Amino acid sequence: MLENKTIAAISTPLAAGGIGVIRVSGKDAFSISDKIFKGKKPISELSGGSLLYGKIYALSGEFIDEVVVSVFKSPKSYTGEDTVEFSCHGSPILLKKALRALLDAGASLAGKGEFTKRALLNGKLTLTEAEAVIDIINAESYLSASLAFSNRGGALFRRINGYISRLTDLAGEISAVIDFPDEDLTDIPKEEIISRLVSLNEEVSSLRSTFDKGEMIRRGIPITIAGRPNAGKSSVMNALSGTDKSIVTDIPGTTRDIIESHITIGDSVFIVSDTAGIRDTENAVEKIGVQKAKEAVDSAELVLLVLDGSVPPDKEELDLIKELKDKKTIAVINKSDCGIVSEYDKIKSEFSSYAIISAKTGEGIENLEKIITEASGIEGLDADKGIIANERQYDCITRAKLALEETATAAMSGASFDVLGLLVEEAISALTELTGEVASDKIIDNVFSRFCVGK
Ligand SMILES: Nc1nc2c(ncn2[C@@H]2O[C@H](COP(=O)(O)OP(=O)(O)O)[C@@H](O)[C@H]2O)c(=O)[nH]1
Ligand SMILES: [Mg+2]
Repeated sequence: MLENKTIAAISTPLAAGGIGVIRVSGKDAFSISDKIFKGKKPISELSGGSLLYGKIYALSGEFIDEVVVSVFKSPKSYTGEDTVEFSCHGSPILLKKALRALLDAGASLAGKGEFTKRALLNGKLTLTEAEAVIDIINAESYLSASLAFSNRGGALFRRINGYISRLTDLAGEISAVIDFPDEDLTDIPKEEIISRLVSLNEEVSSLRSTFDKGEMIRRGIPITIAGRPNAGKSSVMNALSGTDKSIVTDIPGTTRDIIESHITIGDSVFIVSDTAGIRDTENAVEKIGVQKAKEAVDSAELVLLVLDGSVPPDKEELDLIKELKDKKTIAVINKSDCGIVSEYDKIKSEFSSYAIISAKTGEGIENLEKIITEASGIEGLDADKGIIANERQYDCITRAKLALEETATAAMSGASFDVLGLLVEEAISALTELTGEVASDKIIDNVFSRFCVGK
């Protein structure tokens, strides 16, 4: 049995660092740790929550390292079991040797995510909370991490459980009608069933739609930089990324392929695409670049339309302005160091947001970053309410949504209460799978396969 084994693993990355932590968890965590640890007192005599300095040795007696142990007594630990954490020197060689000593002393090597899996099995966290742990570790922006933290705190679990309890009530009322068909009192009008299903479905759908937005935030929010050749698009890209990734020249038509950079602005990661200047051209290669630029504009969450503010816009630029001003576009009026011509007074007012900058001197870039953060926003995402964070959850909630819709349709077309009851059960079962209340070992194993060893 899994619970009988005491597991150990290195929980910090195997690279030189200030400290490296080895975790031991299980019913023999203290006695196994005592076989390699020598301090003022044995670990098994320490109270939960205490720290003790000491030395660790291989079973042969060979000295390994100086450490501080942290002691957690069941159930007050991450896993819910007795746990010891050795804070060692952050040396991969010593960490491996210390782990070896613990394994020789009777511990088993922990599998991927096994500490968190035990926490799940011991009721310290739920499945969606466990999934959030891996999302917190893998988050590439503060925004993704904070979304994951809301699920870690149980926001998604509570929300889904609320749906489950409403559906369970409904199922109860339906089965009362089935079981006591003659008692008018228990009869629930089908219209009421329908209206309850419809409003629940609206809530479920809106939660379901958080998946796409969350995915975008996790992967990076796509921004396309567009504009005429030589407006300064590549310079804006470089100013935002703080690198010289895009080639900047005074030769129009330099950038042809799309150049992508992952750039952190504020709490978010953006995937910024620098594109070919949009213009009519006879050059075959540039033509393809222009086509790609137009596609990138269409697929972007946000467009930065870079305009050379030092000269009045030409016909092609006016066309671009007309095309983009009502889309999610920030007018970036560049080359402020050369003076901005008066034509842009009117143009800037046509956009919902604009920035006057000089990509050359850096003037206005900070303000542009602020505007990008505001414009990209996370509308529709109320992090406190939890989000659908991965494919597994998305699949479950989609099945629940379909079952709800099917139930409402069946009720409208006069299906029997027996049929409605079965369909409601189907929705409940998809949601209990989502929360993990009813999830197979295979599902749980799949979740933990995404973890690293030591967590
Ligand atoms: N004076 C001035 N020149 C700039 C500014 N931004 C870009 N340039 C110049 O404009 C030319 C075209 O810049 P580039 O970034 O390659 O434009 P792109 O074709 O739109 O990518 C280059 O010579 C840049 O040095 C700016 O803010 N001020
Ligand atoms: Mg360019």
